[in-house]
Amino acid sequence: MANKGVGITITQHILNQQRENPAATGGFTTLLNELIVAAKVISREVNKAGLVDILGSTGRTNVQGEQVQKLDIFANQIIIERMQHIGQLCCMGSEEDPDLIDIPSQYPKGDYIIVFDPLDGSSNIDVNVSIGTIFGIYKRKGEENRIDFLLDHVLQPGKNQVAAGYFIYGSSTMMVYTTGGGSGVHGFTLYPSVGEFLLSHENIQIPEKSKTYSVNEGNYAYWDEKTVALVDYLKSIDKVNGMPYTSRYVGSLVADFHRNLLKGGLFMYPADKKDPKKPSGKLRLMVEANPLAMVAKEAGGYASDGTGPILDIQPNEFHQRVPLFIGSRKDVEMAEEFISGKRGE
Ligand code: AHM
Ligand code: MG
Repeated sequence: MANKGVGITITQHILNQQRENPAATGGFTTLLNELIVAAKVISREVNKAGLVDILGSTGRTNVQGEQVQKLDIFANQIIIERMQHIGQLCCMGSEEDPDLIDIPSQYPKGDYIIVFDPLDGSSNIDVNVSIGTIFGIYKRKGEENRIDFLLDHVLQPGKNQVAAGYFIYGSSTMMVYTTGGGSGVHGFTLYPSVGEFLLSHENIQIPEKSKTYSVNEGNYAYWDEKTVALVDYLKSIDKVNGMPYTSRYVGSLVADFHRNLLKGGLFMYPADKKDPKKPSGKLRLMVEANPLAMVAKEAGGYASDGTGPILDIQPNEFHQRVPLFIGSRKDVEMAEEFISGKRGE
């Protein structure tokens, strides 16, 4: 039953889900609760980004060779600090860190692994565009605690995630998450004066076909002919199949994905020839594509690398990049037909 005057809080919702699983120990609940605390702190900092002298680059580049801004570092640190002491994790993996993050020896270890992008879309911070934190949670494969073996625990296909989701810091702050297995995708909105995430979007379902595509079309000249054919088709006049689609691209993955999750849409970051060092596109399999792929699937959508499900890909390295087509199921399947060469209008 809802709390009088407030509604269902995220904690209440997680506890309800925990009670439905008789084998649950509460460890997973602890983990999510601590992550939520970290996100509330990040949300507070993002909201005052325009007010304090925290903007601008630190001058160092991250492992991907990209510019790092101060809030990225802050978000990364706060998540690590909050998560490392809870005794539920055997290690963590962050987009901001080249190596996996071990749990300091003074804290107990647990069976879970969290991978995250602490602040995705950070180039949008100083222009007040929505940004987000993306996370995926796995269970480690065995009992081994040695650091040498951690990578093996982490490099699992996305279908092994036991939970995934994101926080979006936008006109309001929201958490969207799923624990898979038909439990649904649920959205919670932060009620600032109460300081709680309240259930606002129960059991989100993504429309199976949409009228919207989201892609950075500035990369058009760098795409192969299959990607060009797909995007040309989306813009062509084919009234029977609902073409042309309309275009919406924020350039902030969580914002683009969130809109498409609620309204329907096809988000794409295809492979391109812009940077020979990144022939597989820009987005990262483990910290960006997999968590959102799990959310999309659980909401009735689909995520593909253009040839098959994102969630089936066995990662070879933590920072691996992947082409991403994600959103409304029929739209992603259509994209697959073009990218795999079965179709080429
Ligand atoms: P980041 O993790 O360094 O912030 O980069 C990822 C972001 C995504 O949020 C977004 O979808 C993409 O980069 C936009 O890239 P582009 O500017 O090439 O369109
Ligand atoms: Mg990112």
